[in-house]
Amino acid sequence: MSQDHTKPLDAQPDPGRRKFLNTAAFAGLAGAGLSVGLSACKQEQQAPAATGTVTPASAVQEAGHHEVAPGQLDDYYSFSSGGHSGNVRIYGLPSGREIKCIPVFNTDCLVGWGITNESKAIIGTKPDGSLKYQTGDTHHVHPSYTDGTYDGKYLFVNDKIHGRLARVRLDTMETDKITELPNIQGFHGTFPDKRDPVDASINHTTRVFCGAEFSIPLPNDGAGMDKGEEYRSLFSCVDAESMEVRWQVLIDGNCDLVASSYDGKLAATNQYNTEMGVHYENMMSAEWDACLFFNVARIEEAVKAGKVSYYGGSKVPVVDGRKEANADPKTALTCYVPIPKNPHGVNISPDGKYYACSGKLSPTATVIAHELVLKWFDGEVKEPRETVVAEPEIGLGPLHTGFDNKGNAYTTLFLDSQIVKWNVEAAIKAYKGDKTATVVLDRIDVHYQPGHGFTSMGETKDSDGKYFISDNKFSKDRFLPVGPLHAETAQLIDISGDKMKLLSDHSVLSEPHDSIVIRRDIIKTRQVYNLDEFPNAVKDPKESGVFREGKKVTVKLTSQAPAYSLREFTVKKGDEVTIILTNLDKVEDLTHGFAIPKHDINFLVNPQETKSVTFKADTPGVYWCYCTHFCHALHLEMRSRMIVEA
Ligand SMILES: [Cu+2]
Repeated sequence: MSQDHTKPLDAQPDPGRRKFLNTAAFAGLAGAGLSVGLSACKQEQQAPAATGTVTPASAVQEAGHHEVAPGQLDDYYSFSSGGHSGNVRIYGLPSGREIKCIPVFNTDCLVGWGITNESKAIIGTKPDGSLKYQTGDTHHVHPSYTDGTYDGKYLFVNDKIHGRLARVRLDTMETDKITELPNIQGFHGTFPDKRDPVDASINHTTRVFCGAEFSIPLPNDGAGMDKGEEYRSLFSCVDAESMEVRWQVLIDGNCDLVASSYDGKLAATNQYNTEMGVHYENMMSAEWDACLFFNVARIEEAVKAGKVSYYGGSKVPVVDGRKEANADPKTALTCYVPIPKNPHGVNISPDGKYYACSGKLSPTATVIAHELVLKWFDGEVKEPRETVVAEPEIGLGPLHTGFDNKGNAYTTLFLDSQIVKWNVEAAIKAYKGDKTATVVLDRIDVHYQPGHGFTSMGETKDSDGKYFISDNKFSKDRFLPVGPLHAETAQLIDISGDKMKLLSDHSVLSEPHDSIVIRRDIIKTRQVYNLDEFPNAVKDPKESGVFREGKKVTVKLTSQAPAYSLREFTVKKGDEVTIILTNLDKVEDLTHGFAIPKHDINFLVNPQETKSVTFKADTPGVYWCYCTHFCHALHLEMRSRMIVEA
């Protein structure tokens, strides 16, 4: 489709969205997966479900209602994973104004992440001091909980590429720990627990669950690589405070997305490859996959009792969660609930009662009752499938579900490019045979192909039913063209009324996977550090100077706008130079930078913060170290002359 971008949008001819979707978008999706998916669906591509109608986007657009006036603050923070940018982004809602990008697994020369010694120690280094990994793929962002809602303490985010879990402190919005999970690949879904399964006094997050999507030989040491049927994936539990891996579970099939129950008793992951296929085609051969539940208390009892194995030199205990080893529900660690074909996404309702596990290649969402899964573990429910209480047909390519505070669910439909609103209790009634139950309440077009969707506060018991964000994988014609790589869209939808209303398109840089929307009053940030938090702080300009121990030289200096404490410093060719810089400015927003030409050094020091860098001075000459972050009318004069003697 070609569009005349010189005309105002309202003068554009009707872009024929449906026609467009059926050509350009589907061309890129053609393949075994899609054809399998479509053939598995009972609905016609264009036909609205009998119980719902398509609301034309033009009829519900209310541009302007979401705007936040100059000087006004947004009502919500949205934390969004940056995908293969390896970072986390923060934007305000409803404005969509981007306010921060937190480097996590990536390197970032704005703040010096991956450049300073402190950040390198968090990311992890090789024996030679260089970064172990320079890439990352953040997928899911989930904050810590207290009493079923966000407590504003931590944000956890995963790296799918290298199997790492990172923790971001929400007071400074900086990454403070990164843990690499042993013996896994493709760490996709993650979710913190919400309380302890046994100790009622612990009603906050102490564990983070991590699902591995790709099965690998165990150990992955070059043996057994041709025995694909023996590849396995592990489900991991990380301690939220120490960030040490507590335990892992050996499973059949794979893990995809992860959810945790409000009572702390269960963790769940949807499984799309119960076939355990190692090739694409094999991963879609079975009509049924599963939603896998983990009995957290029993797993921890088994670990305590020493019923564990160890793999590949790892000291993390691994319990056996495979089907065969867990045939008796009364002692089982795991429960595999059958779900139609290749589900993607599992989300728990804010009342803690139901899990919605979406179909992806089936046009259904499967609703599983939490109470019935517990009863299965008690031996009171015979078959795992009996825990399913509803399975409404909601549209094509259902992926992720958000919930409001009125018992409604909102699921992204990737192939239909829609959000469908459906009622959980009505779906349960319909499943029991009530033909009068109206399950699907509304549909709205999104632009285009939504992946994750989420409601404001929707993953807490305080879900407020105000907004839904649709993170769309393709933006196509929604923004000014910028060459082959397009932005994506985060579309803001008002869900407070009966009908969903599209409020705005926010462009998002590639490529967010998941986000969460938090009320602003929950987040309490700090604007200024404390000098004592940094053992290497240069607390007084008088402590500045050049300190030599053989070829190792430490340069200590401070910054106070608009000058560094050292106007110049001298080192020798071949020295290993460590610069320690403390920003003595106490004023909020008075951040300084420090860049050294030709030495690949650039980092920031926030008020009262200390950072250090280490590099080799190997070329004699004069190098003007300068402040990169505008700080003062005399910012340009803020420099220090590094002299490297031959
Ligand atoms: Cu400055």
